[in-house]
Amino acid sequence: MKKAGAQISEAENETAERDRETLRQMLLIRRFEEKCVELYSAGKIHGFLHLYIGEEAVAVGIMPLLKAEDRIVATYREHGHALARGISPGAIMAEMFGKSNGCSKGRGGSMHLFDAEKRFYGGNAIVGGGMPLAVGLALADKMRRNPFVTVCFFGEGAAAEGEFHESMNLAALWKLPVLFVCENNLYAMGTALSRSHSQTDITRKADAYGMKSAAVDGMKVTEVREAAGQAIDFVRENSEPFLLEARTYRFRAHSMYDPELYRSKDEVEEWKDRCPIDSFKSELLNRNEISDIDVARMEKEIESEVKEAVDFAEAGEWEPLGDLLKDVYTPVEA
Ligand SMILES: Cc1ncc(C[n+]2csc(CCOP(=O)(O)OP(=O)(O)O)c2C)c(N)n1
Repeated sequence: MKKAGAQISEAENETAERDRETLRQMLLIRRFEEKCVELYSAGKIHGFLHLYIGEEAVAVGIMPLLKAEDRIVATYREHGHALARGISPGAIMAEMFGKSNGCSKGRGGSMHLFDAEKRFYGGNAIVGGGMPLAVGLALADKMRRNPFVTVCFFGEGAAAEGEFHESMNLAALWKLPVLFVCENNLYAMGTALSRSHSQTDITRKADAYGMKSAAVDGMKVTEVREAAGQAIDFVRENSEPFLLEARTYRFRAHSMYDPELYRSKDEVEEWKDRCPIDSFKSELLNRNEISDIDVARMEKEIESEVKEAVDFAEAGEWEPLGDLLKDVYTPVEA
């Protein structure tokens, strides 16, 4: 939205279009998860539920840069990644309800969203568990001469796991096209980074494997997009891994509830002042790329989209009990 009479170039139009879509995706993630909180309290969603609220700029800054053939491996905090990759909100919501119209047929729940068509290989409840899978996917692509990139998201807590070091080592040794994205939100459950890592600069861990790395402000979607764009180009052009650390923060508890004794309310408020959605929205308003009316319309559309997702989940069927052993490995006795 420019001032009347101003000439708008095609490039400006494209940028404004992309920016509005970026804002829409971040808002969709935020509103979708706020609805999840309600549904969890209402007993519709069971089990663990880890919210991405506060970290939206990371997934939304990166996902649109990927091609349809590229691959994604995420963690249990993956609703945002799944939505940004274009998995339908209805299929995600139904999965959380445990219904058979869910993206993992209701067998995975919040932590195990999966969509092979979108090349979204989970959701993984094990800290660091996605990293060797990402290395395996990239190895297969390299052996088949596929020009695809695998993006592997993980928290800084995973960088203390053996799997992190094994995966980084093999990816560097075999020159595999993996973009490792560490979403450093400073806490692994209740353990602060500085209490569990001797080297708190995650990017420096890449040095040990001769891997290139960079850090970016994970609260600023444009900066994430810029840094990730360069990193993805590097991985694709050189068939070599790269570690990108996005410095971010989760605004909510680790899972649905925790007493949050490990951080102060002031600290949380300070980070909330850097909300990636509010700051990006202000930028767009200041640049006249969007108006308050546009934002209100966007919010309304998102509200309907989330409502449709809930309706889709409500309308889904429970898997019949007789199917429970379907797709489960059961050795046949001789
Ligand atoms: C191998 C393993 N160890 C411990 C746990 C228990 N656990 C679940 S989440 C978590 C914290 C992980 O923190 P981080 O990797 O920083 O991700 P974040 O939750 O902050 O996104 C731990 C220790 C687990 N799921 N898997």
